[in-house]
Amino acid sequence: MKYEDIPNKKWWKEAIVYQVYPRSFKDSNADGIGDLRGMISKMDYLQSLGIDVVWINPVYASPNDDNGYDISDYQDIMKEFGTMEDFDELLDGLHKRNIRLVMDLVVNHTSDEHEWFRQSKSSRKNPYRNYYHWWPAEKGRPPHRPSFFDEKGSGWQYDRKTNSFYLHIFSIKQPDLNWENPQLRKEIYDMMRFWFDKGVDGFRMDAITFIAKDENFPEFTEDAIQEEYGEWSGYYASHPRLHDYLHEMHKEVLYKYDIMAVAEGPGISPEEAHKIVDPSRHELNMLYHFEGMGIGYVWGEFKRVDPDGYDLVKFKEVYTKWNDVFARKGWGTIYLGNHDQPRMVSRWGNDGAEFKAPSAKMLITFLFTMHATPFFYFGDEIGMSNIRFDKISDYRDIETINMYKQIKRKKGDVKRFLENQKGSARDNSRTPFQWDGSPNAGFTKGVPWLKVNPNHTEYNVELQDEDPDSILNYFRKMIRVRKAHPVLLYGFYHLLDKEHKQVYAYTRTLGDEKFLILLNFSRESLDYKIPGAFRHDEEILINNYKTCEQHKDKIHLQPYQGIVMQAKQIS
Ligand code: ISL
Ligand code: CA
Repeated sequence: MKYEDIPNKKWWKEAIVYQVYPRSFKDSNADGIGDLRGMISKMDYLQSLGIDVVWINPVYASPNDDNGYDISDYQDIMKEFGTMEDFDELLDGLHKRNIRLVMDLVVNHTSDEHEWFRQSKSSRKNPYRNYYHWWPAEKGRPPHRPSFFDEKGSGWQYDRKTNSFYLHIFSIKQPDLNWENPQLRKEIYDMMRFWFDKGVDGFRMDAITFIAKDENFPEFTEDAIQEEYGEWSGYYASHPRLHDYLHEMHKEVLYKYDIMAVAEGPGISPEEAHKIVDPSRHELNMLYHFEGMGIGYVWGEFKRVDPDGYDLVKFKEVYTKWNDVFARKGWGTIYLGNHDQPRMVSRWGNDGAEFKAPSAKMLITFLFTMHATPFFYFGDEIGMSNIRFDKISDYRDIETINMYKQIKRKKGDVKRFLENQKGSARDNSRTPFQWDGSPNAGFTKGVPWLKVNPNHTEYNVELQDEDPDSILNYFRKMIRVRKAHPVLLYGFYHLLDKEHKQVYAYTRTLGDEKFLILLNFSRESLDYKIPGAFRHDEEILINNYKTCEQHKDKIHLQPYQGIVMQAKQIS
């Protein structure tokens, strides 16, 4: 099929998104914290990757309780990161390089230092009172709501001044905004226009499913506390009103601009997710689900990555299910890590010396060959892996620190917790970017805010840039291949061999073009039978090893080998 004839094309469907955690990307003034001028100095690197969109985590004014996800002024830049002039220069510089810039939109909550909250808590009569959720103490204690980052685990915090509790699904310094209030919604829309009018190309909408919740706060029973997606419905997220808010946001703001709007979609069912991205409903463009991220997590006292690994059959089932949700209408996303998750290669591949490079490349191949917009997290292109801190004092993330305090308070097993954090903690993926082999990896001339991974002497941009076989150059090549073949963008996905425990095999088909993708997710080498429609001498477009042994109808796959081949003709 000719590219011209493909229906419903959009730039954001074809885009490769690269997420930058600004705090850890590049420090320009030796204070140990990455900043906008640092990013400006590395725009040529971003361009060299071949990516289309940079998504930056929040850079707004913030007291940094949760690294910028607690915003005190939506229309100002965090002091540590620079100034609005720096931001404008970054935006302009990226646009000149044909890279779009997507920002984080954090509107489920603000910082408690935001002027709205200062006003809101000052008196029950204040005009900003209803910008947040308050529960007057004379009604007794509010029904339990869990909090992600609270030391005591409670989502309500008592405030003496007005003898009331306020809701905070995240930390006590992140009070939840009240979306029922039309005045609040109007202010949010004005703020969004401010950034779009500047030329920002989209928003990744943080925790957006949480903006709609049951305002009557019904009792939250133990039975309702389920980790499965979709089960939070109404209690503290994913209330049906969500669609009304998003539709209104579309009508008031989004449709006027050529931008991309992607929802972070924790706790949402496939049906609801599809509604959000169904173009005829005029809500958002894309959503990223959490079911993939949930695979191989064990839930108990705390969330942890199963040391025994994960089940590939389940992995294939989940990604296939979510592919099918968006296959004909709407559009999907695909990612294997971000600033909230451990490093992709440590979790889904194998970060031991022998297998790190092949497994990192294999996972890159997966992300670039699925029928969805891929989201890469900075450092995945050079195989950055989990740092695995031993001591609580090395951590900076509020999630780990407060969970540690909570477990200590309950006299739980903190040693076991720390052991598990080596595989699960968010700080694993927040360590400074590895530019070169110098003492702080070229990230800073000062003391980095979070320790640099000692493996930067082996895994860094400087070394990999020159090496034609590096992960970095494989990443660049994979982008060129994806862009050269519309079948990798728009072609239908079909899973093969769903019960195979080691190989993830699928085809992508568009008109009479057909690609076969074979990914060995295991550390063993094995023979794989080439499926009927393909011949053993098809053209191999991508291979993360130098060789590929083929015998008649079989391919010998080496550990973590990934292959993309194109059928000459469909039989
Ligand atoms: O990170 C998580 C738990 O490990 C998630 O449950 C996360 O809290 C949820 O996906 C919402 O994340 C987003 O909002 C948070 C912020 O801390 C995260 O960094 C952000 O991605 C609060 O703003
Ligand atoms: Ca700095």
